[in-house]
Amino acid sequence: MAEKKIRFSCPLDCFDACSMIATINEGKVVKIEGDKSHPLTQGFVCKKGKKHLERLYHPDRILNPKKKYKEKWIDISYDEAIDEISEKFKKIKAHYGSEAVLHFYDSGYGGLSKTVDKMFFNYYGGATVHTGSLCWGAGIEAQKLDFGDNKSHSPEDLVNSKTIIIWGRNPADTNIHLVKYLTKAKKNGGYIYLIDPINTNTTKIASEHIHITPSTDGALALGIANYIINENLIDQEFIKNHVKGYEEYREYVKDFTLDYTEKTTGIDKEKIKELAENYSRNKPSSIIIGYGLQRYKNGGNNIRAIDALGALTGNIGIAGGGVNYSNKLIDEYIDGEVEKSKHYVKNRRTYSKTKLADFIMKAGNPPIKCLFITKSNPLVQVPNINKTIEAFNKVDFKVVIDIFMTDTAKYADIVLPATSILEEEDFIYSSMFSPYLNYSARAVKPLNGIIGEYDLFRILAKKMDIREYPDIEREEFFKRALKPIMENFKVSYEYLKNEIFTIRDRDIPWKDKKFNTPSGKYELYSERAEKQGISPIPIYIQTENEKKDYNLRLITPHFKDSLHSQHFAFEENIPVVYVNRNTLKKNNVHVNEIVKIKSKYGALEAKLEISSDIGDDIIMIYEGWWHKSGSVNFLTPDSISDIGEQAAYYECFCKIERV
Ligand SMILES: Nc1nc2c(c(=O)[nH]1)N[C@H]1C(S)=C(S)[C@@H](COP(=O)(O)OP(=O)(O)OC[C@H]3O[C@@H](n4cnc5c(=O)[nH]c(N)nc54)[C@H](O)[C@@H]3O)O[C@H]1N2
Ligand SMILES: Nc1nc2c(c(=O)[nH]1)N[C@H]1C(S)=C(S)[C@@H](COP(=O)(O)OP(=O)(O)OC[C@H]3O[C@@H](n4cnc5c(=O)[nH]c(N)nc54)[C@H](O)[C@@H]3O)O[C@H]1N2
Ligand code: SF4
Ligand SMILES: [Mo]
Repeated sequence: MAEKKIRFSCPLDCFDACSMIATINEGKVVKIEGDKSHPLTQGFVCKKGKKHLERLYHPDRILNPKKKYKEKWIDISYDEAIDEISEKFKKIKAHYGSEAVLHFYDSGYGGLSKTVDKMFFNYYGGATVHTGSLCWGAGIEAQKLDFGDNKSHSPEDLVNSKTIIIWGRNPADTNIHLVKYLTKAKKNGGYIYLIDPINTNTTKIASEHIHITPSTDGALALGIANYIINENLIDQEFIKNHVKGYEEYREYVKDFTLDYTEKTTGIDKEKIKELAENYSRNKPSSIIIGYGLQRYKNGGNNIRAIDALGALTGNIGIAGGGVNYSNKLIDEYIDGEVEKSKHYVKNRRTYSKTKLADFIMKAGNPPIKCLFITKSNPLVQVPNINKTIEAFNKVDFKVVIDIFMTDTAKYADIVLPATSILEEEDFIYSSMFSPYLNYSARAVKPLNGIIGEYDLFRILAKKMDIREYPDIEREEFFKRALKPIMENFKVSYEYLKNEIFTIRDRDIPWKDKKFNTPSGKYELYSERAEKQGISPIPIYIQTENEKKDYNLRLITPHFKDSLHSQHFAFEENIPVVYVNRNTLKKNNVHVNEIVKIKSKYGALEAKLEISSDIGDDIIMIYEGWWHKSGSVNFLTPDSISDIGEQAAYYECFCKIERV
């Protein structure tokens, strides 16, 4: 058989949604590489992307439905698995109501075909599902209050910026296809500030790194605003015509003097001045916000305070401007069966995602009788894992769909295998950054006859006699989902399969200065916020440092070579904990020493390493390590942000103990 090449797309929960080429020989994928023809990928993918091949044929992949029997896993047939699940679902619904099933999901696979999990539970009558987010919730809601929506400039437009502030994002590790545009902007004479409490790989790309005390970004932004207002560096015209609530906001920021801001943020006041001067004078200026600085109790207001700088200086709706956080460009035009299924929900119940454990334990009526988990690994990724395990143990029936036997799958009663992207036909897009919709062709048939989620839920619905569930082929499902794109942009389904689609006239959001807020203006003052019981204007909320013994703040950002927990699967070592020399000395410990890191919620062992550029009393461990190594979320609290119910992972205080 001749060699064949197909184009597919990386489905990982990443900013970039890369396009890739798979080479298939004699029914086996033999090589995968970056797609040179894709405008964003440009032939280059990261290590995680390349791992799709290894993971496809990995000997530890789950290839059969499995059932726990006397604490051991036994392989069962699909018929047995589907029979058991459907019987349980019917009984639970009859006795307790459909909300006695809690469907936990995340974005472990970013393709359209696997959004059918939500659709299934809607037709079931409505399960218990989350509000809020483990990921980006505070920022998403903050920008909705300010702008009315979540939009970003196209990557190409960044090259027009003269001043760029990367605010708590680490593109060198998490968003690698942004890097070439940053480099280009710099070559064009642009100046790039990076604001981050720790030294990351992005430091090398930036023109300058400004260290900030964690969770004080709101104070910095308000301090910059006060300076800009006092020096009359504001854009009067923009404020007069397109901003609501300037007066109230101006009153509030008066307290953020340079002295106060310096004291609060740990940044020299001359530097704050320079930042404010450059951002407002050396225009156009853009801000790229990451998700790190909103994993705090004050995360939402911090983002609102940063957004406000764009409005004050008129750096919105212009080439080279913008406050970029996420990019729900394609998502806005996705419709179809999943949307339609929402009308079939009779008994939806919600809980705040961060509070999963509390909710399970105190669900009330009906209690949680089944946990159904898709596209996520909550027993590694949610905060306060000890409490979450306790909650899991209280639920009689747990089902997990995954590719590998994760720490979450191990706690299940039934585990169903998931297909790899190379075994699926799908459409992939990201709502974080990439403005493209990628078609992903199937490279090979699923190994061992694995039934992918699209068919699995269809079979389950049939078995349960859910007649309304759309019994349609996948292509029809895609066509219905993509109909708004095809109609609005006059493109055919074949076009979407063969070309790389984007919406060109959306390169610069808010060009018309018509915002999707209730007033139609940019809202420094938001009545919607007020109604929700939060401050109508962005404020700085000082978060209390936990005192006494637990005086080290733990930050747990994302690791370059793993997408959350996924690529830590075969890691046997214990985590590395990064500290500076002062912290080492103060705690009377040494480099390379194995120590115990303890918080009020749990403990783990880790090996000490020096990171010279980390602040005093800050410790850093990457998130994603499995239980066998030591998961950081054994340490984190299940606290929530001020806006958007975001998990405040970094409000985590620890101590170091010698072992
Ligand atoms: N390699 C890789 N790439 C990924 C992921 C991954 O797991 N691995 N995950 C993907 C997902 S789901 C997401 S949400 C994104 C996240 O993408 P990013 O936002 O880039 O990454 P984070 O690690 O969340 O945090 C970014 C930075 O915030 C900094 N930070 C922490 N606290 C503060 C603070 O108080 N102020 C400021 N200014 N900065 C602070 C951290 O030090 C870190 O460098 O990445 C995506 N891409
Ligand atoms: N301490 C700390 N914790 C954090 C964060 C942090 O910064 N610090 N970041 C948070 C963020 S930003 C996020 S987004 C969350 C992410 O949390 P999760 O999404 O739970 O993280 P992953 O480890 O990527 O888990 C995804 C799982 O989906 C599986 N999977 C892959 N493909 C498929 C498929 O086709 N079908 C099914 N059913 N499963 C599949 C993978 O094998 C993997 O086990 O973690 C959060 N947790
Ligand atoms: S993880 Fe992100 S950067 Fe890496 S291949 Fe996938 S989409 Fe591209
Ligand atoms: Mo995320």
